[in-house]
Amino acid sequence: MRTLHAVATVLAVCRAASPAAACSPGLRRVLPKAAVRASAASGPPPYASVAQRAPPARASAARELDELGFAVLRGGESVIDRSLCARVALESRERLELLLTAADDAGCNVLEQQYSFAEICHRKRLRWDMRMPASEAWVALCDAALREVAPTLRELCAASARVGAPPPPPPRVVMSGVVLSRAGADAQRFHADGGSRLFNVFVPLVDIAAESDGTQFWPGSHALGVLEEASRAQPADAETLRAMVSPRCAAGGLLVFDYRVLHRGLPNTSRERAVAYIVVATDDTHADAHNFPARTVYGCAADVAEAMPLWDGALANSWRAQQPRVRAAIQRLSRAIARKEDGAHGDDDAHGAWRRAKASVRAHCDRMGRDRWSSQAQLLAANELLAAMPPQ
Ligand SMILES: O=C(O)CCC(=O)C(=O)O
Repeated sequence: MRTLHAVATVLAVCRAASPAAACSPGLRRVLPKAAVRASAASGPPPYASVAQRAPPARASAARELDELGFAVLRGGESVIDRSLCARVALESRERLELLLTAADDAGCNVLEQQYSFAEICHRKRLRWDMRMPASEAWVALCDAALREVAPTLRELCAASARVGAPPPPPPRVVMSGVVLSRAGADAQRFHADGGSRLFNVFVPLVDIAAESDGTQFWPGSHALGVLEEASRAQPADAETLRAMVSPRCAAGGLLVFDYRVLHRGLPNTSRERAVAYIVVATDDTHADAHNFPARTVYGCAADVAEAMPLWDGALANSWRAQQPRVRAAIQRLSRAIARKEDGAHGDDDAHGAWRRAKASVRAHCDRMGRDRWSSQAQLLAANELLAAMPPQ
């Protein structure tokens, strides 16, 4: 933590010393690698050497990535076809609705609970990270992103390779997905995604202006080498926050960052923002094992789903206390629906009947203009639907 304060101070001094140290459009400040490394070591940070350093010449994306921990390719202009991005945006919205429905069927509180499944993680209220099925559009977007970023990653690897070392394997995608945040999402905490030799490549599916609702980076923080500690550190003062950078990137542009760099999604005040990403490894040994668990949302046991934490701890007790009543009402409804269907779904199991009951509850909430994800609204809907069914 103390180390990070030192880095923050270096950043602040660096900014004050060379405010014009621009490496690329939308990227306003540079933290020289030497300063970061020195600050990560014990002893006082080399303020004087930072202050006296001349603004660096325009750097290659590989050098920016090395020094800052992130880089915007081709000035943040669209590189991937915008109509392909629009298709993927639509698919990601549909995918989110499907996965929220599955989480609701499993017994999660879709908006208030911090759930993590193999297919979807609710990273913060109204912010989801999800894996995508391999549709034609999705595969085309991921292929294009890898093609565009590979030369930068190769250059970076070549620059840090030992003399005589065998050539590194070609960069390869180890994971991909979409981060989607909706209006009302707060800022995330600064965090790192994982360890070295992994890079995240963001492809925004909507235009993102500089310093707006995009991704904010803590320049140079990838070089600290203390992941756990670094992820706990949050810049506290205004001066430190001014050193953070949130670059402009058009829909279909490419923003690449080191997995270790501290970053966060900024608040979304008024719109939905979807960002596709690929995680690229630059050697054989690295795979991301911790950002999604193995547990699947489909058929997750209700007690496991309900045990996941709520964002607002104060809500947790009342919500958990209410859940047995909600579950019992929907169970009664699902039995009543099964009786009415009288075997129309063949040898469909109880889970199928449960899902149909949940679907009718959500549809009823929609018809009545109530929040379909609220337990209170679902309880009311289940009871109203039951009351409206002819007696058996
Ligand atoms: O929303 C963003 O821009 C960043 C998302 C992110 O870092 C995350 O979900 O972990």
